Amino acid sequence: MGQPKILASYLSGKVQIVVGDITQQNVDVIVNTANSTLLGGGGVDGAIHAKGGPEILEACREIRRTRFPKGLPTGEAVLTVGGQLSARHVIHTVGPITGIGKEPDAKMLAECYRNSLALAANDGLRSIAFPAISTGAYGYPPERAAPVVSETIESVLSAGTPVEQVRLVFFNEADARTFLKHQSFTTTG
Ligand code: AR6
Repeated sequence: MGQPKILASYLSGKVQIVVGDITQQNVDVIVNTANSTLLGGGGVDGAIHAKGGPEILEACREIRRTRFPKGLPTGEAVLTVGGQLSARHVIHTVGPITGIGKEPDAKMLAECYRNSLALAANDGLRSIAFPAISTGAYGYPPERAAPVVSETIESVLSAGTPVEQVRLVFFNEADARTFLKHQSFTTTG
């Protein structure tokens, strides 16, 4: 595939905002918007399992058996192989669900990004691509997610991490534009 369309970058180019399909990202690890079963679903989760193949599901089953028999709690993250994907690894994280008329759980959304970045760093992975966690089936308002996501990523990167590149992947340009309008990174470029 060609280079992703980069709409903007922040923090000296360490953070890129792109429009595209998360499963096509040529990075060390992509993040999956999983549910607590880790056994697949729709949206990003469905696409990752469909394109990555059965190796990923088998690794998820093993994690359920050995570490999380009751399911992966919201905000936590686990690492598996990337199967047939161009990314060598997948980090599966479970975002918060926002009920209709309920206040979104910013703390849990931040935990997803923080824990995913920590896992990547611990595994020596240098580039990571995130989809817009929780903003699909789980109902987190995208304009409310943007400041939480940008603040969390900036705080991890400025504290020092071996992760060199963070790509935020939006499925369409309108979603990316909403993020750009509501993000709060302190430096562009
Ligand atoms: N590439 C990039 N972004 C995508 C893609 C893709 N291939 N597909 C969808 N999006 P969602 P959630 C966008 O629903 O809200 C699953 O069934 C989408 O437009 O994937 O965390 C799981 O099993 C939206 O902006 O994740 C869970 O049960 C964003 O990715 C539940 O959905 C997230 O949408 C998780 O819901």
